[in-house]
Amino acid sequence: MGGSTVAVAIYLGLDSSTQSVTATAIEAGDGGRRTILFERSFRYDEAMPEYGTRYGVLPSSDPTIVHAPPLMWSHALDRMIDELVRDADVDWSALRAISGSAQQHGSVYVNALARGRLGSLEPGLPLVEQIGDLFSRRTSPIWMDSSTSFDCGAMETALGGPRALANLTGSRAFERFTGPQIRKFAREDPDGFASTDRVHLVSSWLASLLAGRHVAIDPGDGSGMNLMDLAHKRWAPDALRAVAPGLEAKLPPIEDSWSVAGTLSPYWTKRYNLPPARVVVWSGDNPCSLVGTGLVSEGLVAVSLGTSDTIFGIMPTPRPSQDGTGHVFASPTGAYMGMTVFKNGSLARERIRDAYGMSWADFSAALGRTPPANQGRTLLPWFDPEITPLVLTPGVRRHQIDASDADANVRGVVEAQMMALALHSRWMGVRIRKIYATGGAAANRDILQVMADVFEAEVLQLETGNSAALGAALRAFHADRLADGRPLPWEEVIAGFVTPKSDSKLKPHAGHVAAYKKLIETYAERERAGIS
Ligand code: XUL
Repeated sequence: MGGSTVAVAIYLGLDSSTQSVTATAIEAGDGGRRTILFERSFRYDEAMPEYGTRYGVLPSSDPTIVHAPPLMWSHALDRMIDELVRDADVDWSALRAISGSAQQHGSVYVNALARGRLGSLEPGLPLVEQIGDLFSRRTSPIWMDSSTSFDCGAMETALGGPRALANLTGSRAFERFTGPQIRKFAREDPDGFASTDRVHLVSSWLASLLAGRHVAIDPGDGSGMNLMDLAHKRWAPDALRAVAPGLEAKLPPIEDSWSVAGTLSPYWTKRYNLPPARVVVWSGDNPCSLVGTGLVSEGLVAVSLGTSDTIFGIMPTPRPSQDGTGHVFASPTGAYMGMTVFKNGSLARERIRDAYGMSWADFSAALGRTPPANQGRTLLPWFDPEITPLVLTPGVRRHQIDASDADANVRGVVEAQMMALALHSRWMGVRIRKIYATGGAAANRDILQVMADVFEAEVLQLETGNSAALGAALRAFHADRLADGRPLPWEEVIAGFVTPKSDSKLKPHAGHVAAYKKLIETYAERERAGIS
């Protein structure tokens, strides 16, 4: 043997998203390798059919009501840890810290039994058999829910209007945000609300399962509630009062995104033979993706093409959207992030693909066969109620596109999504010259070429599409070093992990850019007319 030994350190990032759960483990020891060691994902619908979800959500006859079972997310966490420890290629005894990312806004309601139960889970029994009686609300409303317009109105009125609420919390009231969602629950089921001891976000609930005690909400995910004073990163008393009496006592505290909540509880260390790794507070998927795409300084933006399509970039100081379009969230790096969110993302692309019996290769070929700007023809891709702009009555609106013309519909959906992203990110006031693309559909270069042409910007693909899980792993690394008294600047944390793929750069094509400059204004008019 002999020679110098390099301390191996493994950091785990988990991403509990709308349709699937993903784990990404990185190695980032002192002076050692920097590499992604492990990446795995499974979809709830396929891996856990007993919960009856479709695309990760429960069937509902009302398109504005979208819920999922919190027991399923908890079960999936347990199952992912079980799967990862079986990977003999990774020495899990070197696991130093875990953090996570979760779909934003979804809320988990638990009763007082959770206080004791979280820390006394029996390692000999599966998690799912021990927590079923902890939920004071069996199903959780998620970010796709748009059934709280009444409560949004009430909150905005109580806080002095949409702008005042945006200036305080970073966003006007949005249907999916947790404050309006809690308000609706407290109003419709006062007994259920009374028996709720803690209202968690998906992120803070899953962190609580790992740490064996109730864990805090981080400012990144806390920004998606309409309840946090964004400038001070603490609960806003006036907003809490506008939701329900006694809410403050039911909410976890807000703590920095790099706080260590504890170590893995005995359930995990004994059941899976894991070391007592640090559990770092979790955050939302978009804040984690900000880190996982390397956007730790101003100037770059990322577009995530996942279940939701999102566009975001860092903002050194909060400048909320004055027209009510987008959001300012706290970033888990300590700065802020601007973001706009669309609900009709991957499910809309899939609906078009499936309607014409296509594979993804056929979908790309259809883009290749059709001219950019689709001869002035457009469609409004509102298969589901839309967030941006707010559309509560779903339905695709076609302009000169025949529903039977498969190719024109493929181009129509992609162009609509890219033009909507470009139009509704104008409020950020940034001239976008370079975009990092992430999420499942970012693997498709034909879709990304439309993005480059519509934005007149270079588009780059990253090594991994799982930027939320990677961002969570990088956050665990950053927090672990800080807790050891050896902090690393963010640029050093991400170095070597978020490099764009070589040869992945797509450049805008001048002729196409000109066509989209014209079409986007027509699209904006059709969008305005489509809502009213
Ligand atoms: C963000 C949002 C979605 C979810 C998807 O505001 O609603 O991007 O976080 O997981």
